[in-house]
Amino acid sequence: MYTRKNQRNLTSDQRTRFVKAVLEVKRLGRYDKYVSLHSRYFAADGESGLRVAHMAPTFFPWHRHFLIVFERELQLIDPGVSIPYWDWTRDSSASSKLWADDFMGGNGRSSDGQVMTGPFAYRNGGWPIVFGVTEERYLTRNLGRPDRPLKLPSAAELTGALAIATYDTAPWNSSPHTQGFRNRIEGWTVSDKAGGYLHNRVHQWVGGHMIGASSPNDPVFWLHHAFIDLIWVRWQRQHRTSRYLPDRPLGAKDPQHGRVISSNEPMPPFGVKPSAVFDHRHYYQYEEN
Ligand SMILES: [Cu+2]
Repeated sequence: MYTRKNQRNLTSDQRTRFVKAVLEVKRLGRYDKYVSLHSRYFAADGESGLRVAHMAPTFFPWHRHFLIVFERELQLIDPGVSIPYWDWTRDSSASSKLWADDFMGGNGRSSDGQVMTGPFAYRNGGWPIVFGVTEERYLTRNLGRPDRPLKLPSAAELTGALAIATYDTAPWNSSPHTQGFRNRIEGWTVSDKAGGYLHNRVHQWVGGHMIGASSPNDPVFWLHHAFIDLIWVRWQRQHRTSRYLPDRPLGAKDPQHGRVISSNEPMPPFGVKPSAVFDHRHYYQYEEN
């Protein structure tokens, strides 16, 4: 059992150790398989076949397991490291210490979006982009998207989404017909003006590589998804009688049959059932402050 901390409370030694472990996983050539795996499982509603990582109820359990696997990789390098979380309702500006030179590094420059400072700047040598849809070898960001400014979700917006007692609903995708907590947090329904787009809005706010299927190219991906994971924990705490849905396989006549994973069906590529990760306390705890 280990602890995931709010990134704002890390000591400078903890910040340095996290960064060092991430850079070492990259140097060993093991990082990019996480980028390609995330990309491979970024199936959309319109595609055929199974949806696992996104636009599906397994959004939470799939990412939980994905983070655990990556965290184990970090812990092979330094057993004292865990993934910190970024509470973007509090650390909501580009001047947050999250973006300092000893941690995630800064914004992209305006000409080409290239991140010029910090451990993940291409020019500092440790972070070539290998897997991605663009040609650029350098990490890019566009914090706050100044051309069409965007705000990170507020605490009130998060509270509103947490109040939804139903985990997920048919048709279990990203359409506005899918009501419920999962789609509201993942962020396909309810515009940002109406307090929605929560998880997706954070990807958009960071910009650059954080937008799209190969978003783990930016290490802030892990900190964002650790907070998404903590949000699931908070929802479970707040709604004791609610549970993951669907809790049994969809019938053969259901249009989503074969496309959505219920509680006790294995999630590719891990072969882990959502139910195996419902309780995060089997793995880690959160220090919430
Ligand atoms: Cu995400």
